[in-house]
Amino acid sequence: MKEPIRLNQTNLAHLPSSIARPGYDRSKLEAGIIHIGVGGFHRSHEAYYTDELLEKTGITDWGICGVGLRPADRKIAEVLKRQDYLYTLIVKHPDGRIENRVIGSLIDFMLGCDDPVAVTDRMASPITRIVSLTITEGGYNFNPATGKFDFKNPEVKHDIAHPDKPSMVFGYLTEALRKRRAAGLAPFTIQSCDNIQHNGDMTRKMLLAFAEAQDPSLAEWIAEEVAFPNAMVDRITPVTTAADIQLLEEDFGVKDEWPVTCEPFCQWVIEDKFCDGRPSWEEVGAQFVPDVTPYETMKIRLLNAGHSVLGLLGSIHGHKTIDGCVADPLFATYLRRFMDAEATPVLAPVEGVDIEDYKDSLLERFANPNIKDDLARICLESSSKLPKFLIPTITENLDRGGSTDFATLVIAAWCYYSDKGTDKDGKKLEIVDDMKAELHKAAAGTPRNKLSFLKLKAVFGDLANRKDFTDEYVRMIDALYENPDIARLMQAQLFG
Ligand code: CS2
Repeated sequence: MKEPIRLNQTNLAHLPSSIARPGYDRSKLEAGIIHIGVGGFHRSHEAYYTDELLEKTGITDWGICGVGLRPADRKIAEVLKRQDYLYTLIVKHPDGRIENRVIGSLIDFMLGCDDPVAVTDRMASPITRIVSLTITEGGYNFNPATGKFDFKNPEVKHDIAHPDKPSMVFGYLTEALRKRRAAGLAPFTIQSCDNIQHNGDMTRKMLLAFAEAQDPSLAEWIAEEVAFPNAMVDRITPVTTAADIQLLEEDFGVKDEWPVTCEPFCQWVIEDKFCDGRPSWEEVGAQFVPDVTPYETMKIRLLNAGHSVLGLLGSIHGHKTIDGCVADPLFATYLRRFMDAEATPVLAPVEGVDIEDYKDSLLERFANPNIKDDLARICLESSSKLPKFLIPTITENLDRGGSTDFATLVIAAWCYYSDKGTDKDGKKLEIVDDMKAELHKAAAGTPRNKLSFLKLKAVFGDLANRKDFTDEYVRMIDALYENPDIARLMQAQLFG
């Protein structure tokens, strides 16, 4: 085997011809975008769209500078630096075809924990016109019970008292905007790319709460001047594995320390509200619309909820991946029935989208056998996902007298999973959740009080008091605790 070529700018020209690479001159790019949170998803989505745009148009003002705020981001910082901020996007098609492209839109990376002032200075530079974020749900620092900014967080207290040494995202944004206002510059747009509903509105609400506590006059300026477009983002991006790195080396001759794999499908629906210009991402497939609400509701309640349905039921059954679940006809049928009978009836129509086609395409995407999307990734942080993905479907159906049984079994399964931490055969499941201890404690109370799990108000709201829900829930809990063979209960649900 020929020695693989190490990915970096000098070697770009020498890569094997099977690897697409930037045709544009990266040395001419300026970072009009600063992105906080350079994980797999940013690299398969915003950085991908931007790379396509740079390739298509030759514009030079919309490169991306990545930022990591925490010591845990040191590894990605070092890998990217060694590779001149290049990485390979490995797009895996269902038929086994693989398309590799080296993405060139990322041109720098800064670690906030090493030098916060350098980061806020860079954000305050006139070159920066957008600060985008993928900081995960937890990064928004809201209390799930109240939906309000959590001032009890010690990092918040620190950042309010030390504007020049921020540690969390809101401290950085506020300090950078303060510098821009002092310099007489327009503010940058703050563009959330997280998979949460009304992500722009959420960012605005949290940032204003923080800024108000630190500097009320600045908060007023932010409220008036800064744009926070909402967006729906979509591309399934599993965690990069050692096998992906090996595949690139052995089959394609490239040594990339941290590539990203993803599915071919990609969608980005954005509200066209930017306060200092924006890239014309519509030229490479993004959609700009006046209101993203129907798109994000549809995606969250079908795709993400669908993932959670498979993730929780599949974990107890002993499945490992999403494609493994949908290759099992029982799981595929269950998922489709959940979507048809429960999720769809409470969705508003979406202009230009045929909901039946959308569901068909989701099943095809989930079935992609080359995207080994681990159920462990899907079940990660379920406590912040299910209240958005699944519980509204249940409560809206209860209000209209619609079916809730498919979703109810998922909640009962989540209780069992949180209580036992094992699959139906007693094999341990790794649970990663900020609320892991609370979930376990509440679920472990089930044998004495069947509604104990539902009493977690921050997650379930008022569900424990809805008899139209709890009767069926208790029946499922009894059946599951008596015999955790989840397939049997799914079958009973489907076929009576
Ligand atoms: C998944 C998402 O984390 C999850 O539960 O449903 O990460 C999903 O893969 C993405 O939202 C796809 O766009």
